[in-house]
Amino acid sequence: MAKASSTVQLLSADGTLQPGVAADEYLPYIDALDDSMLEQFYRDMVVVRRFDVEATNLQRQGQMGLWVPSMGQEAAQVGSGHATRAQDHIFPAYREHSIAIMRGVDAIDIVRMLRGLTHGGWNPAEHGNFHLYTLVIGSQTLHATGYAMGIALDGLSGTGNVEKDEATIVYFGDGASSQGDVSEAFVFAASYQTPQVFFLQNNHWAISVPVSTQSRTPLYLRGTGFGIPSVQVDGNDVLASFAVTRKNLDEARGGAGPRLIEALTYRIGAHTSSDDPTKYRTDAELQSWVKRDPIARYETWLRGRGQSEKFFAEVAAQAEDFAADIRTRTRELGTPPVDNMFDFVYSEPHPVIDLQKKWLAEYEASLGEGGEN
Ligand SMILES: Cc1ncc(C[n+]2csc(CCOP(=O)(O)OP(=O)(O)O)c2C)c(N)n1
Ligand SMILES: [Mg+2]
Repeated sequence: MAKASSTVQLLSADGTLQPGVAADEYLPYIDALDDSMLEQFYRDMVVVRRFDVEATNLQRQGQMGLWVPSMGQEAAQVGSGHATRAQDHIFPAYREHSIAIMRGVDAIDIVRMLRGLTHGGWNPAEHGNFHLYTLVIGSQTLHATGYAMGIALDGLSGTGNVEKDEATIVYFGDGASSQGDVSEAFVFAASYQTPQVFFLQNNHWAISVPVSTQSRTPLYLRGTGFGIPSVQVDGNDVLASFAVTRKNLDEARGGAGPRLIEALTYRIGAHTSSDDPTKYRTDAELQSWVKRDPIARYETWLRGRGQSEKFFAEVAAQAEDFAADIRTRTRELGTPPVDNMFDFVYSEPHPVIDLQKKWLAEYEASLGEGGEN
């Protein structure tokens, strides 16, 4: 999907600060950041990438049924995640691991879910208002819009106090943007002028369907069509992702109505561990995006402004420790009871399910002690 000339970019792919005309209004949001926050962006991106690699390996070792990689999308997620305020409600899709972690979800709870040990994962009220991963594509946009309507009806937005006014932000993909649920969410958001941001991560693929098939117009124009002010941002630029999201969320919480942000990024990994992307995309395309890597670009910029070697070594060590801790704790998790897959299908006993459960029990018994027959 073509990049619009108005795409907001602060950091170019070679790591130099090159704000264009479209970026000028966002610069004050970066100027307001202190060094520790700028360091935190880098730390979070590096740690979540290392976590992602570890989790992918653990899935391959049989420790999880499925893994959903976030590699390549770290800047879109870390930048926008840090742009939220404590009182905001975040409605994720299923690969926003860095935002989950920054809002207080223990990364092992993501692993537990994908191992089949829990059906939800965490209580949003106890984890920074970070709502549950949603695999029914696009449905979380309706949840976020409904929640935002509630915020407005309760008078919890629009007072002009950015530290108190609430808003919602919802993450969804380029593929999701074709779902009817998303159009309905746009309609209600525009009609009721909800305090919310729609954050569309255009990672260029919906499993094997390219975004060029998904839409004949740049995706952010879909929001415009509903009367929602919309902007396209370089999603591999953590500074732009932060600044654009902060500005738009603050406008939304202040009563200006909903906003849509399309972040141009790329899924470097597979759709999930069950997918083989070499079947449908070229290595040349992949490499062209590897060159625009969000972490390398930001690292170059930090080095250019004098960040010490010690800092980068510390972050690398922290990422290794994070991965080692996840590895250890994953191995201690235990296996989900097999009966779970039968017991939670219906609320009452069901003869077909009972038969299947009996068949499996007999089959397992036939395998003998060592699991061989
Ligand atoms: C309603 C619904 N239809 C289809 C699927 C199967 N499915 C899972 S992920 C996916 C693609 C989603 O692509 P996109 O919205 O671009 O998000 P991405 O996975 O690229 O982050 C599909 C079709 C589903 N989970 N839910
Ligand atoms: Mg996608």
